[in-house]
Amino acid sequence: MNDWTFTSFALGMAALGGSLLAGDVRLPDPLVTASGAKVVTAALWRDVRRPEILELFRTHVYGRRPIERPDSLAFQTIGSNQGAMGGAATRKQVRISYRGPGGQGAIDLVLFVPRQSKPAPCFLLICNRGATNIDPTRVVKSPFWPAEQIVARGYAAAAFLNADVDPDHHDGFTNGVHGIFDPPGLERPPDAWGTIAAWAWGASRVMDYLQTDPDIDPRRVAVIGHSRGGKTALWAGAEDQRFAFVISNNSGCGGAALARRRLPKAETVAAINRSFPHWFCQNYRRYGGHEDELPVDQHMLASLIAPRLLCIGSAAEDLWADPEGEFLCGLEASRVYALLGKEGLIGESWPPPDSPRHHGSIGYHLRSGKHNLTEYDWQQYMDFADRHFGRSASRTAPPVDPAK
Ligand code: GTR
Repeated sequence: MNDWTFTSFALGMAALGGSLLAGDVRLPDPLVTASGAKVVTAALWRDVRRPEILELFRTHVYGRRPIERPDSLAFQTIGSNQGAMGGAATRKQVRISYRGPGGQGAIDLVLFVPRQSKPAPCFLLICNRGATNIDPTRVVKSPFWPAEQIVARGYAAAAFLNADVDPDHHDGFTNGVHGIFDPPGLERPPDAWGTIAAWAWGASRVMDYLQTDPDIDPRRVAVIGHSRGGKTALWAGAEDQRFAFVISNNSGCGGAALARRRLPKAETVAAINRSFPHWFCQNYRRYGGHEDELPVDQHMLASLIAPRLLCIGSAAEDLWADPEGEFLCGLEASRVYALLGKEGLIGESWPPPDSPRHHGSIGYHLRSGKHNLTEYDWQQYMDFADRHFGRSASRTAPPVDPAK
């Protein structure tokens, strides 16, 4: 394996007044191929190294999807309201259904499109909390999904429940899309997809729908998730380059936090596999207490988003998610952005709370307070989108080219 101690760590450490990272954390290098070649061109990244890294994450961390878009995929409108939100939005409820050898399933998408700006750029929330958080009737207005504010800023607000795709408990992979699509009667291989990979697959099926909706600009769809949903958003953006913008909110271990840091107060690979044995593939369990043997670290997951837009949001009191490690993840991924002609995360020192960094293609903010997705976080992501994404709708905008 090609190890490399990134010099920005040393610089960062000086600024941070020392950290467990100093001197002894060696990260695998995203810009050296498995055969030892330095990745010095965008073509080498796109054709060789990116596919290698994606495969490493499939094999060792999240597992492999057995299927992409099923032939049976169907979209059915199950509710609509032209005058939602006091006339500011059109509401659409769309059932995205699919069938496989083990049965059928469906994702119920809730979508509000602003009346004034169509086709609209869109924020798609992978909701890992209860259904009331994405209430289509808007009787309940949760700050976890401030749909009115999203619409008022000219964005479409889309959301689905992760549990529609796969319930969040360990039942031996019989329910949800595992039960539907896993080859029947075979023992699960150690790289079979876990539940995070299943949820990310669900986000891609929602994207399949969004591409067909004339009210949505499919070239400007952001996928966002909080915590386990943030891990999922990152993996969805890695697997599916149609997402032009990926947002990880407080995603922590298995998300944006670097696994090798192993801070005493932060979640580790061993702890996460103990508490949530269904989230990752079986191979990932090998690395509990042996993080240095992982052929990847999470900065390489962030690298897979390049050169697209990425925001990482942390919370100052969320030590379980290692907020500083989330920042360093974005900083490390910036080398890949630079290779592809973009500035990633600008500024090498960890910013103080409530001082967002939005200038580069990787945005970062540290919110004061606890583990949560708040209206403040949403404002940061929308500010970032306003700056980089353009809020006015345009079908003539150049398509997102993942090679650039
Ligand atoms: C915690 C878990 C974290 C994070 C969080 C959440 O219990 O340890 O990895 O995902 O749940 O999703 O809220």
